[in-house]
Amino acid sequence: QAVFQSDIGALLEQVGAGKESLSFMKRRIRRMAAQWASAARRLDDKLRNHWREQKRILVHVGFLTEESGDVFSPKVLKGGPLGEMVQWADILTALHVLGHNLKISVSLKELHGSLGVPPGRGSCPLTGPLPFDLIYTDYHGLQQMKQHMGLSLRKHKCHIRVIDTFGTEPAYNHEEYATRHGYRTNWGYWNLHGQQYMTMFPHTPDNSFMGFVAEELNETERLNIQRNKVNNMAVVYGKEASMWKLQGKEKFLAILNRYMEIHGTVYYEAQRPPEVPAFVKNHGLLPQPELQQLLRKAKLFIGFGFPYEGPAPLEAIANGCIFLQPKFNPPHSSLNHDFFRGKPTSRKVSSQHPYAEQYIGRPHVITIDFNNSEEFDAAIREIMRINVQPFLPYEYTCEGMLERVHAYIQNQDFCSPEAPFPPVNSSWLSSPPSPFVLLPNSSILTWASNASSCPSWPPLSALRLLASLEGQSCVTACQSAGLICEPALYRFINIKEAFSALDLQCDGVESEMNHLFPAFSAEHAECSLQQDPLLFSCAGSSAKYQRLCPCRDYRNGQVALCRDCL
Ligand code: U2F
Repeated sequence: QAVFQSDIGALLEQVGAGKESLSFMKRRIRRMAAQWASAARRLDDKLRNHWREQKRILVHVGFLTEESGDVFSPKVLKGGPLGEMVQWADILTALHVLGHNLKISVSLKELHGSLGVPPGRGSCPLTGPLPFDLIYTDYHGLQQMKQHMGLSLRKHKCHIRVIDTFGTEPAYNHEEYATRHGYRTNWGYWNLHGQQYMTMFPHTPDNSFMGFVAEELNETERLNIQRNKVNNMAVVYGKEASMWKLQGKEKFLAILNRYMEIHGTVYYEAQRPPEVPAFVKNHGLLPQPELQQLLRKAKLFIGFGFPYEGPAPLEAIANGCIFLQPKFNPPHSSLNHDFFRGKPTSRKVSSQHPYAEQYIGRPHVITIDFNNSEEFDAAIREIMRINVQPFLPYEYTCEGMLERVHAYIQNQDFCSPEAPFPPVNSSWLSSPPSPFVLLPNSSILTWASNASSCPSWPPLSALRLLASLEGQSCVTACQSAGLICEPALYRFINIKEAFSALDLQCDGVESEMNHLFPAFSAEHAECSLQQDPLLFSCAGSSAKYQRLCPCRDYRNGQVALCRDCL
C-alpha cells in the first residue's frame, strides 16, 4: 500500500546535481515541501478508506539528457524556458508525496540501468518483465526508449505516460492515419492511447491533464497583499529580450506608461543591457521567490503574446494581480504560426493563455485586442479602479494535483484489453432497448442504469450523450452543455443504438477509420461508426457531420475528474 510521505530528503537525493536545471528543480522542491506536506494531510483525510496501491515508477526526463542535446539547462539562468522544469519538479514531488516507489533518470546510462538493458548494445529487447508499473517520460525519452528497447517497447508501451506540454491529438498519434491524411509531424505517430499524453494545462480532453502547482497563500499573506498592493504598478510577462520585440508593442507600452510604473524581469548580460525601453524598471531575471514578492506588490501582470501558456500568469493571479493579455484573432495554431508548426495538434490558441481566458476570466484575467488603443486604454483604467482577491484554481493547488495524479494512477488502465462494446444484458435479447434514457427536463441522454455495472473509469454513470452541431467538435459541444468530452467513454456510444437514441435516422451504417466518427451525415442520412478505438477524438469537426459526443460532468475546480471519479 502507498503511504503519504512528507519528508522530501530521499527525493532530493535522487534528483542529482551538476546541472542548473536540476538545481532549479531542487530549489523548487525544497521551497514547496511544506505546502505539499499539508496538502497530503488534507487528501489523506479525504481519502481515508481508500486502498492505494504502491506503484513502481520510473521517471525518465528525456529533454534533460545530454543525448537529446539538453538545450534547456544552460539557459535556466539566462531567461530560457522554465515552465517544463516547474512541471517536472512538481510531478516528481507529487509522485513521491503520494508514496510511490520512485526511480529518476536524466541520462541514457541511468535509463539503461533502470530498465536492465545492457548499455552500448544498440537496440536491445527487454526480455524479462518490465520492472516498473508506470514510466513517466517525454517525447525525447520515448525516442530513447525505442532506440534501446527496440520492438519490446511495443509490448510495454501501455505503461508509459508522456509529459507533453501542448498536447497530441488522436489524428496525429495514429501512425497509419496520420501518414495517410497529412497529420504526420516530427512528434506524433506513437500509436499510444490519447490519454497517455499528459499536458501542462487542460488543453484538450483527448489527453490527460497533468498540470503543475502554484504557491498558495495563508491568511496573513493575503492580508499583507491587500495592504501592500501598489495600484499603479505593472510587471511585464517575458524574461527574454526577444519577447519584448513583438510587433506593435511600442504603442501599448506608451499607453501603459501613461498610467503605471512598468517593471520587467528580463535577463541581461552585464556588458549588454537588454533592449527594453528606458522607462522600464528591469530587475533582471529573478529567482522564483523574488518574482513572487514582486507580483505581490504589482496590480497588473501584462503579456505581450509570448510565451504561450506558461505558469507565470497563474502565479501572478495567485498573488492578486490582474492578468491582461492579447486576444489572437485569428487564433494561433500549427497551421498559421511558426511556434506551433510541427506540433501534433491543430488546437486553436485564442489568446496568449487560453486557460486563463476560459477557466479563470474576469476580473482576474482580461483578454482584449491590443491593436485597439481605446480598448487597451480603458482596460488599464479599469484595472487601476477595481480590487481583486488572489485566486488559484483548485486544480493548480498541491492538493488538487495530488488528488488528480492519485486518481490517474489508481484508475487509468491502458494495459487491459477493453471490451469494444458494453456487455449486452440478457433481458435485452428479445427486444433490445436503447441503452440510453432521456433525463427528465433535459435533452441529454444518459446511459440506462442496468448497464452501469460495466467496468469503466470514469464510470459509465457519468456518461451524457450529445450530438454536436454540424461543424462543431465534441470539445465545444460538451462545453456548451456545461460538460466535458470524455474520450474514455467513446467505446460505449460507438453503437447503432446511440444514433436512434438521438433521433438520428440512419439509411445506412458504415464503419471506418476517421477521427470524427462516430458521426451522422444529414445529407446522406448516413451513420458512421469508428473502426479504430485509437482514433476516438474529442477534437475535430467538419461541416459535413454531426458528431456523437460522450460528455461527462466534472468536479468544481478539477476538470480532469468527474463527480464520481474519486
Ligand atoms: C512557457 O515557458 P516559460 O518558462 O517561458 O514560462 P513562464 O510562464 O515565463 O514561467 C516559467 C517559470 O519561470 C519563473 C516563474 C515560472 O514558474 O516563476 N520565473 C522566474 O523564476 N524568474 C523570472 O524572473 C521570471 C519567471 C511554457 F511553460 C513552456 O511550456 C513553453 O515551452 C514556453 C513557450 O511557450 O512557455
